[in-house]
Amino acid sequence: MFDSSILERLRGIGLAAAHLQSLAVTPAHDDAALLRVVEVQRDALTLHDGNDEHPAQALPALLAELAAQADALAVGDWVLAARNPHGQWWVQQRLPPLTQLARRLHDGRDKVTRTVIVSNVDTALIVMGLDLDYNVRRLERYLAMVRLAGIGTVVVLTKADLCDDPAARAAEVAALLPPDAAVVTVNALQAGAADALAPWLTAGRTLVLLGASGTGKSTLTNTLVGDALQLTGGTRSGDGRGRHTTTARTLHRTPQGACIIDTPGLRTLRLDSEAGDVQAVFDDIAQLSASCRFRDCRHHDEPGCAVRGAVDDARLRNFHKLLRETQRDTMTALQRKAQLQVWKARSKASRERLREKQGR
Ligand SMILES: Nc1nc2c(ncn2[C@@H]2O[C@H](COP(=O)(O)OP(=O)(O)O)[C@@H](O)[C@H]2O)c(=O)[nH]1
Ligand SMILES: [Mg+2]
Ligand SMILES: [Zn+2]
Repeated sequence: MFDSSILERLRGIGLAAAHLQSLAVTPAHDDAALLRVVEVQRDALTLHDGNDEHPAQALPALLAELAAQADALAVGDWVLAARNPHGQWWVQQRLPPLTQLARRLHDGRDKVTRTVIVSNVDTALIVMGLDLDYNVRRLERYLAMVRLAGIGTVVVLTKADLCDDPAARAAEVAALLPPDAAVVTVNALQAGAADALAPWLTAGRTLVLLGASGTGKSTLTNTLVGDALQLTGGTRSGDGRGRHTTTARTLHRTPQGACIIDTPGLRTLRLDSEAGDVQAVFDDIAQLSASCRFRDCRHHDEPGCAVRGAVDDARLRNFHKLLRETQRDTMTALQRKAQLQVWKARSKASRERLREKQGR
């Protein structure tokens, strides 16, 4: 369907063999091209063909199909699109994402919706500032989300220049991380940040920057990309639109050939998962609970609990909080079992791929 020069071009924006496998089972029109979604602004999409960007829209039938599964197009998606006689690009199909980061939004009463943050990323850079932003409990939440999605993790502690003892903070964070995750400290304003992250900026890899607003994600993107493609404020050249904050999630390329997706800060981050999965990503609690007297110990006030006392109180409270959230959602709006199965299968497959990659 695609000749080798097109594939080579697409590899430059993150196409991997596994995406081509899903391409083989995705029904497509003959005239359809494979492109990557690099920006989503409500209904307006920007697609990349490996050379150029194209404004596009998705066919209503595709939007409806995705919405019926509480799914949506996101930056990082691979799509099949074609140009109509007027030269406008229309997205016909989306390839099933290999990984997908999503969160739940709660209206405060009983309605829960699922929002897709980004698709097809290999590594998440969880960005946290070593200034007033530093918050271990928030980090635990991001970590759980990323690990549940089967995506590799690097915690990037920015603003090292504003901190007296970055190494001590890095050690504190390292203690929270599973063995396969890394932590680095950087000054995001300096080129050295790209050197510190070089092991993960390999050609063809897609990374996403996650973290609260003001932590330095856009600054770091600029430093890693090495030019002014992404602005941290002011006006974007060309279209004259003011850009005081990052409003869309945009995909950029580093000189090494890695793809980087910057995101706006997420004000709330409710996990899109079930309680059992949350338990599995708090490894220390999962391991210790094998020694609790009761098999179904919830580590509250049960006698013979091996977790309480052994795990930091604040960490255990945060764990309980995340569990409560997922359980409350499960009892309210998540009756649509079939959909849940799809998401679960997808994130389970991603986690298994990640384990295989890491030889575990
Ligand atoms: N001193 C210092 N300032 C930083 C660093 N990283 C980001 N900043 C500043 O923090 C502010 C917020 O950065 P920005 O990249 O817009 O954060 P974002 O909301 O996560 O995209 C800006 O004023 C940056 O110049 C850093 O490593 N050191
Ligand atoms: Mg930003
Ligand atoms: Zn217990």
